[in-house]
Amino acid sequence: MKARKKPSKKYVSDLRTQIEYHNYRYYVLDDPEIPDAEYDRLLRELQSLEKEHPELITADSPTQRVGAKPLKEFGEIKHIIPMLSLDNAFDEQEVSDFDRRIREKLNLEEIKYTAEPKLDGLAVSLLYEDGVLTRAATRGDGMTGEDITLNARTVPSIPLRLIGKGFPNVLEVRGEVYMPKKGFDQLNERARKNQEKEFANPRNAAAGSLRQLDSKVTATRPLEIACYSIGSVEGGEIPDCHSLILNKLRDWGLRVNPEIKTISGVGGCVNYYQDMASKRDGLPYEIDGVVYKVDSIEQQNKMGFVARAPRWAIAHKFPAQEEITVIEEIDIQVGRTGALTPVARLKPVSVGGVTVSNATLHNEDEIKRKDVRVGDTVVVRRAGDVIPEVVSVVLKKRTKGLRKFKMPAKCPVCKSEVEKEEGETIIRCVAGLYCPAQRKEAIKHFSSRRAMDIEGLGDKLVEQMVDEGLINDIADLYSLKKEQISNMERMGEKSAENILQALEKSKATTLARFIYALGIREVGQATAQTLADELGALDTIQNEPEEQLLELPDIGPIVAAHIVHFFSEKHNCDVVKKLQQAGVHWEEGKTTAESDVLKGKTFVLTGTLSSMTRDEAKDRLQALGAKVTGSVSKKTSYVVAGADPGSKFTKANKLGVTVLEENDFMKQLSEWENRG
Ligand code: I6G
Repeated sequence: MKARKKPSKKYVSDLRTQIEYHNYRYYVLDDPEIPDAEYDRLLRELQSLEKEHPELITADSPTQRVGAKPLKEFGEIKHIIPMLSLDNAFDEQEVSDFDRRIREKLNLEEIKYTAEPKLDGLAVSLLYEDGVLTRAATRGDGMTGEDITLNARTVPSIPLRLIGKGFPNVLEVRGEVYMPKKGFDQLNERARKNQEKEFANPRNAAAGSLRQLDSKVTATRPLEIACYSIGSVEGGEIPDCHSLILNKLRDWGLRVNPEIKTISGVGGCVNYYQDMASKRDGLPYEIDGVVYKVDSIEQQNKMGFVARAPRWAIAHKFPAQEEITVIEEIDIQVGRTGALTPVARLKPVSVGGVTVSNATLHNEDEIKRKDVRVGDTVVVRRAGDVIPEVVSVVLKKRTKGLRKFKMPAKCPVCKSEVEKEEGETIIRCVAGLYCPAQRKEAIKHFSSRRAMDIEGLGDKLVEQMVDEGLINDIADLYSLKKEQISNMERMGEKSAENILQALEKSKATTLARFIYALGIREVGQATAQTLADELGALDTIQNEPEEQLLELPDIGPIVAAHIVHFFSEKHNCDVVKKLQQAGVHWEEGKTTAESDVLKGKTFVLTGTLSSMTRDEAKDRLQALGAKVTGSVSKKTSYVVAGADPGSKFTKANKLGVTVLEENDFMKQLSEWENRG
């Protein structure tokens, strides 16, 4: 390529300023002004100008984030002001004692605090001299840390140069470098595919990524920073309140957590703690508690320090999500689709206030990868509503003679053959509905709330009915007699009547619910709704050729093959016929919303929801008569924003469209469903 005329220094410097500004909008404010493609174009222009004229490159250029040779070892950095640690409070009493000590010492009735989420990452110190990042260090032992300057430069939200005006000549900023949950999942998924070691949690992943001798590796890791205080300052004015200092950091282009609030007294602290605890699962990053700090710097100075921690701050920790216990047994559960899932039976342990005695081991590959054995001491994790899982083995505690675990060669319930499809991790029992375990699961699914919604017919009752031979398939439910039910353990006349009534009521259903209730593999609520909406009649769905199914929205080759296979099996068609003969019915036609509570309302879903998949959310909204679309416009009624929402969220705010965050959405949804 022919070299262009050398651009002026000012032109290149303006280009850098523009790129830095857009970096700031994107990484610090989470509010990009220009599309990614436009940003890429600016960066590419700078890259090519610097390539043609290397004398124009500066150390703080956005193009210079990576590039240095790998280090042999990290240098040491002595902190100008020690990086202290925080005292912990584990309950309200300890927070109340902390507040009382401050009130007594300062002789005040109520203290103003700044409260912030405590991110689970790695504490770092960033040194800016004349606004340029010159040094970055880990906390280390608080006195001396490791020189991670090259690595810190690769973190997009760490500015290489401060923006705005009025920053001191020397400014040391402290913060937590962390890995968002989504990035962590993707990183581990990549590691699994490449058969590399996975990180146990986002904290380890952040620490491991930042402490890489090769900064090119760090550059591939999805790291972010949240700044929480300052250290050494020379030649400049700093506000006299912690909250105002954080505002200044923001103005200077540093990323500060958006959840930070100023609050008053111990009541304010406890409210903040509860609020963050309820938001925790929906946040895009892990937090292990919240931090309260006296807001006035003058008051902080009066309080001083004790040992290695300030007396004016405390971390109020959430109950642990991980605990250690012992695996007493590994059982195999057979699911609705025949999948064999290993489940660890544990010595009961309290995790975050809930007793956990079972934890999933997912599948054979996971057991092998973690080398889990009966008798091992393991780390178990229970986060939010997610099923508890075995995270890792504490190998140091392994006793001699523990044998490697082997998956059974036959179905543990019906003794039929098992198979593992090529490229799959899951082993399945091939017996289908002849296997009592699969039969039970199929009936539980059929009667569940989102399927036929048979009130009162819980999992235990279904299991008992199958074990006692009262029912063999889903259609048998409708020929149950009152005495058969009332003679069962813990059942009486009244409860038998209630079950029969619920069965009767369930007969009037919708095509979408019925299709979903059949439990066809890979056919969730969303697909069932599509089939009902697009084809309108059971007969059509049953006879639709595979290539026609593939024409329908969101139906791919695997789903289409499962649908065709299901209806090609005579016993499935017989059950469908039996159900219709028993009186199960629905209105055929192409509109199948079950209620019109949200008729005329348009929804857009963005980000990751923690309590359900987006498909499920879509399904539930459609069932209420809503339309769910992919793009935000003025006509959109609501945008539902999960963790890490994308540009749809920004657009909704710009257009003034109501945004429902996950908690509010869940509340609203159940209210709408109750009405529907
Ligand atoms: O606000 C903070 C968050 C996390 C902190 C902190 C921290 O350590 C990981 N440490 C100190 C010493 C202070 N604030 C003052």
